Amino acid sequence: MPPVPTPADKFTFGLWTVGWPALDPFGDPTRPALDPVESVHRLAELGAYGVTFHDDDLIPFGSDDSDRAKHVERFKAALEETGLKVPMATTNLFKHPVFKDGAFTANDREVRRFALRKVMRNLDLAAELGAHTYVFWGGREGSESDAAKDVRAALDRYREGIDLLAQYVTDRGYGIRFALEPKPNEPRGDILLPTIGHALAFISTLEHADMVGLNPEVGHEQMAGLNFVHGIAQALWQDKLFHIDLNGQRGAKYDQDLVFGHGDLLNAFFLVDLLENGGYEGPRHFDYKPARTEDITGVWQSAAANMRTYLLLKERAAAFRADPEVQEQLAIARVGELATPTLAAGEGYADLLADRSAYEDYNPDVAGARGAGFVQLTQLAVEHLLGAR
Ligand code: GLT
Ligand code: MN
Ligand code: MN
Repeated sequence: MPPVPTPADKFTFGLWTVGWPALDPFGDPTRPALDPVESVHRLAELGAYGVTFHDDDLIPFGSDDSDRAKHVERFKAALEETGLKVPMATTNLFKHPVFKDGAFTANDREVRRFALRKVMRNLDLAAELGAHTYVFWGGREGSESDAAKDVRAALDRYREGIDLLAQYVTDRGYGIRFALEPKPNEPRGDILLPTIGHALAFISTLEHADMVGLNPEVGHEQMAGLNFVHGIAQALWQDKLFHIDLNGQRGAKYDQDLVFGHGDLLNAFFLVDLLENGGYEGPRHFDYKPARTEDITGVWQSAAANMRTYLLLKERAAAFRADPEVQEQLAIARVGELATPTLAAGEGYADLLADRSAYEDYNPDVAGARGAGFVQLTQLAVEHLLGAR
């Protein structure tokens, strides 16, 4: 029996994912716009835990106050009927032409001030709807020209913006934490904070560093040729994995936003293993685009596919961990030994210098000649992933 998702699995979807009308730079939409209320009902039926949104997904840009209130009321009613939660919200700082040179880092100061106001307005709504995480994806923060952007000044302005908004959230007592989402390029030629590593380094310079973490996306790291599992492991190690965007990507090319697992499946297997065993307790948020080839039936099939794949990988990863042959191979590969500190408790470099067995009497050729057993371990993982064990 294939696993069936329930709200306890904490699966969430952006309104902009299932609601994407499938237009791309080369072609018109292939599907009609979806009413957010319809998406809430369908996602609840499929077993999701919650939905997330940009301000403009819910309230069309430029709506007046009375229209805004109507959109929010309809959405709230749908949440109440279905029990769906809103654990995260974010701002659209990339669609309107005003943001063509960025939001917090636009050269034009008035654009920066407008962007901050747009975020504050939606932070109020996010808090009202009970969100605990607010995502910042700076898709337009960047450049196509090294002549046109002073990157050091841009990072100053980025820091100024995030710190100001963190102060706002703190003063209002919203209980919201920020999660920055790195991406190397697209839509800008080069985006600021392109990878998990760049974003972590940036966060360490913030006045409010404690309340700012990451929302890494599978495909965005893989677009940069990086190992997503390594990036997530470091984010967890630094207590900065505040949220996650799950999807699929096939190699270093344009952002594909495929269904989770429809890209690098083996990396997805180890990712689920890490999330399930590494202490991450946040939502499993899918940020994918139902392919442009699909009709509305395909949209809901693809939403279900994300959750099924996650649950199947979770089952496979648990079977891998429980297999005695895997445990034996883990021991041969000395995977657990890495958790033992290199020096014993109380030992210092003087003791290490005095330890002849560490150097004078040590024969590096023996360790150098010994096989590590990593390939067999990987093969066992592949066989579990394929359902062969
Ligand atoms: C946009 C982007 C995503 C971000 C969303 C949050 S919007 O669809 O491609 O990766 O997570 O702003
Ligand atoms: Mn993406
Ligand atoms: Mn994303």
